[in-house]
Amino acid sequence: MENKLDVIREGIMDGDMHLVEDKVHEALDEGTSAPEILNEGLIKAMAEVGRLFEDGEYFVPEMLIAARAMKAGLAILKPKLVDADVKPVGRVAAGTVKGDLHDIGKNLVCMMLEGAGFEIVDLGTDVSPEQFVDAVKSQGAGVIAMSALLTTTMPNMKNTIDALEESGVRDTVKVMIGGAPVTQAYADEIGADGYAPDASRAATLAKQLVGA
Ligand code: B1M
Repeated sequence: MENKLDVIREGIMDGDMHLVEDKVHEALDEGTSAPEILNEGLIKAMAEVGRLFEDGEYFVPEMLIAARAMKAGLAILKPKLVDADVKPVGRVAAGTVKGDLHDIGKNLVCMMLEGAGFEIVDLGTDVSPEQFVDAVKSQGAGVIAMSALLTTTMPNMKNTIDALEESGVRDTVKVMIGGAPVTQAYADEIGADGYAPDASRAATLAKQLVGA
């Protein structure tokens, strides 16, 4: 008999969204629990997708369709996970910084973080330091994930960290940054807690930052 979780994992890696939806439904009908499908199916598959991306075997398009298939499965599981009181690994407020409208990389980061078990508050693009501060204060984000694609908007990462400090919440939140012009040296310079060069490593970094 086919193992549904194997098929779900393969479906995600192939980006076959409809297969994933069908098999998630079937696995639930057969009595597999939502947390098991999440952990052994969706999250494991996305970890493997991340590994293949880091090894240069998958590229952005493969990652995007895998993430789309993962999200389709997650949408079915979400209500059941709420019923089962499954807590996310952490809550991440993610956005592209003020003045910057590039969102493809940021969306990919959000998808990989979601695939790693995080709850995402997607603040979108052109996000001001005040909006990031508000996400910590009113939405309880434990991680701020900032993306910038323009050298001219990178300083808004530093401005956001300054705003977090000024509003007294810097110690309650981890700050991670990334985007094509961003480097580890820049993260060190502005006092961010971490930098990741791509979406897969962003998921690994976020888990390290929250001690998961
Ligand atoms: Co613009 N753009 N763009 N652009 N654009 C760049 C970034 C540019 C390098 C092109 C160039 O000149 N060669 C250049 C920036 C130059 C610079 O600052 N040094 C540039 C420019 C100048 C501009 C405009 C100013 C152009 C103009 O109007 N004169 C303008 C600015 C608008 C604004 O933001 N205010 C502009 C506009 C646009 C479009 C709207 C047309 C479009 C964006 C569409 C969209 O995002 N919805 C666009 C695009 C598509 C690009 C390029 C071609 C591609 C960017 C992209 O999506 N890459 C880009 C050139 C290039 O990069 N080759 C360019 C794919 C994506 C998956 O990669 O975002 O790097 P990336 O994300 C990676 C990693 O960086 C990392 O993970 C991702 C995947 O693994 N990552 C993180 C990203 N965020 C992370 C966060 C993390 C960790 C990792 O932790 C939190």
